[in-house]
Amino acid sequence: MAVTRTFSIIKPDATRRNQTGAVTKMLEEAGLRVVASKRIQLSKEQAEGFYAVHKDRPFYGELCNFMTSGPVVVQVLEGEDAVKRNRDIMGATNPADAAPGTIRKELAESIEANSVHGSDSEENAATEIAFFFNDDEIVG
Ligand code: RTP
Ligand code: MG
Repeated sequence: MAVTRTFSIIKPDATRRNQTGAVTKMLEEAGLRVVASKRIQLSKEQAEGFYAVHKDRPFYGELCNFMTSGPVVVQVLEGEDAVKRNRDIMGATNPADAAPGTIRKELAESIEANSVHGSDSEENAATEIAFFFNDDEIVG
């Protein structure tokens, strides 16, 4: 299995509850390496641009408000089959439906405040990484 990259966000509910380390520990224990990381405050424009794919969904406005409600940590993760590996450790979008041992089951608050974002395809991972990182900020 090839070593690939994916993009992750530790969302404002998790940074607010001081769970940046807890989330990162679970990612690392799942076999993912953090090859880039920065704590940032998303602007409204950044949140709207990042989530543009959801702009027609009923939760779009609330989601953008939530994602700008506090700091986030954006990360590039590297590992074998990184996109799927990350989605597996994240768990289902709604923490109530997430499997035991996943980040969302163990740490998240609600379907919106669900602690982490992870790219859902390698193509989207590349786009999302480029949205936040220059090549020289990623050290594999
Ligand atoms: P993500 O993009 O954050 O990794 O999560 P996901 O693929 O599991 O979920 P997606 O369908 O892409 O939705 C993006 C984010 O929107 C929020 N959401 N709220 N209120 C709602 O019904 C609802 N549905 C989705 C969540 O924060 C979700 O992660
Ligand atoms: Mg998604």
